[in-house]
Amino acid sequence: MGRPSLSSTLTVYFNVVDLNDNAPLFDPMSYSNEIFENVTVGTSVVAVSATDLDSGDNGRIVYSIASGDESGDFDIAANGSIFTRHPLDRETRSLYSLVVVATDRADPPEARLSSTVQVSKQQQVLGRQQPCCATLTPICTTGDSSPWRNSYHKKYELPE
Ligand SMILES: [Ca+2]
Ligand SMILES: [Ca+2]
Repeated sequence: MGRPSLSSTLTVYFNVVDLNDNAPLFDPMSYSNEIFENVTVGTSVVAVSATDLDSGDNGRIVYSIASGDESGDFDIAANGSIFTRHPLDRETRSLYSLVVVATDRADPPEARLSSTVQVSKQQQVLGRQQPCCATLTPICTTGDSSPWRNSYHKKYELPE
């Protein structure tokens, strides 16, 4: 008859709270492409993408255009897709260099973290890249070993 052992157990649970210790990261780090000047308003011209390793709102990303679009020609959707808001005119502006910011949605007192990416767009003029038709006109020359030697003019007709 020994003394009964006196013991009990207690289970302790911890919730590990996420700290906002990761900034959004863009991949790739820059974007460059060409767009045609007559794209329809609302056309998506490029999509940027950033990731944030934190959880919940600490890892939720909101995109915005920080600079480079003073005339408001572009807007950016929640998914990072940049689209046109106005008709673009290459004669008015041929190159855009946008700075896009990705910011997480951490709640105070956690500080929100952000990063930026450069997006360059060169405008292309439509209608002048390719001749619409080419005609070959044979012309005769003399004085060579061969009595007839054909050479060709190429005549390009550009659309009005
Ligand atoms: Ca974060
Ligand atoms: Ca974290």
